[in-house]
Amino acid sequence: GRTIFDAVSARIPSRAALAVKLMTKYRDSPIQEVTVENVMNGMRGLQCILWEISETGATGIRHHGKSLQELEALLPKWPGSTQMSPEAMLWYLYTATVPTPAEVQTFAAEISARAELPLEAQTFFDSLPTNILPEAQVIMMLTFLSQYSKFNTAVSSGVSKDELWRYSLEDALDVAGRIPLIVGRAYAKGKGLSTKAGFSPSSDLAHNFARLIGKDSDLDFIEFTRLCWCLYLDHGSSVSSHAMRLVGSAWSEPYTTIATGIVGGTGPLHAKAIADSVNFNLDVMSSLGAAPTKDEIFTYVGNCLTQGQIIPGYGHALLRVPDPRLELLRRFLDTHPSSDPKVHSFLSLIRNMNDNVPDLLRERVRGMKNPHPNGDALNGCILHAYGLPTEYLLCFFACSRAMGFMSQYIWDRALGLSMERPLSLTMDELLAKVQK
Ligand code: NMX
Ligand code: MLT
Repeated sequence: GRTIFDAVSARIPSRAALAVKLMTKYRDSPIQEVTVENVMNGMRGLQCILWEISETGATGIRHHGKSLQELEALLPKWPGSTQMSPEAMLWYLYTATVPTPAEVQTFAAEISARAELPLEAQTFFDSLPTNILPEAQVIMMLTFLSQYSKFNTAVSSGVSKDELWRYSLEDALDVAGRIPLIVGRAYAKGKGLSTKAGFSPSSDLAHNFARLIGKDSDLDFIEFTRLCWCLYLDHGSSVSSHAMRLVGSAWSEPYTTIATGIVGGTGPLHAKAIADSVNFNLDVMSSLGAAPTKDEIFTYVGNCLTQGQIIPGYGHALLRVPDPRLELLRRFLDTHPSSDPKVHSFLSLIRNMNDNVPDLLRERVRGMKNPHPNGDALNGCILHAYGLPTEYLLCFFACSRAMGFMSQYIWDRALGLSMERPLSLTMDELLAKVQK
């Protein structure tokens, strides 16, 4: 079977040739006019960032031309699992090819084998107090680990630019194993469990992670982790990914680059919405009970809007339809119903909210472009139902986004793409341009 290095290497000549063609034959060809709205509105609608591993439009998410549903059917599953395999999806993101089941297992074993932390890094991690947020601990740990970056060593020892992708892939694979291990250990530390457990190369990452956090026997949780990590590997230039892209474009090594992505996720408009949505729905449940009527929902959520609150889990900066990931999350719930009546009522409350809140948003938030729920309306709520406390949700999803983004990072190096440096302009300069 191929190694991931072979498979990436095999794809480089054709992608590099395409890059050369674009940069020679079409270098000055316009693709779009830049409007004032593009500039004023956070580059909304502006197609201006190269993203090799996904195509993101207003109606969906595609990776190398395939929808999530198509990939679900196409990619091999982990033995005994019915869900998509994050390792298989990651391989696909890196290479645009479907791995064989044997390649997935070798790839997963390689990643797990790389998870082990140097002793001094473990000591550093154990010394971090537990009264700081898990994401703060993970960010500190990643910046500590930057001293082991193989990419950094290669850069400082003058390795040729054409070869740097190999060293970034080394780091990317190390960090793919290490980040779930660190997050799992942050959880274990917070709960007073042993933080010494390692990853077994015969289990996949989701199972290894579950073992660290004491959920080894919760098969539904392991399956859900697989699904979630697949769905959240990449969604183009979202805030977390764009933050990593920008920093990585100046050749910051993978560990620090990923720490930047976690920082990018801390905003309530982006990944913090996952935990906010759980807390919001828990508040609704304690005020209205498990089965509120549409009128009760309208009054409750209407009051939140009157107070100027953002309703977490609704709207999207890019998608203009319900988030396609939501359908897969819902299907998981339908096929893995909880036997706990409390969990069941919490999850049905969210379904009820998802059905009704968009009508209210349409009525009350006139300028809102997409009143539908996004995946964050549900993903964290399911994890909460499996007993994962809300303070670990950001880190849980950071595992997936970090792994996914690294496949873009190595392609940035393989194609020798430039450092990001857009031109900026003031409002006065903007006005002068449109009035001339
Ligand atoms: N609750 C209240 N107001 C909202 C919401 C919401 N959920 N969504 C959008 N609006 C408002 C928005 O604040 C803006 O108001 P104003 O004109 O006063 O500035 C107006 O509606 C128009 O916003 P849009 O152009 O539709 O959306 P935009 O691209 O600016 O923002 C989000 C997109 C995702 C930031 C926004 O919908 C939001 O804040 N949603 C809630 C937080 C959330 O769920 N974020 C997670 C998104 C998905 N993810 O994975 O990151
Ligand atoms: C994501 O997956 O990061 C979300 O869909 C947010 C985005 O892409 O803007």
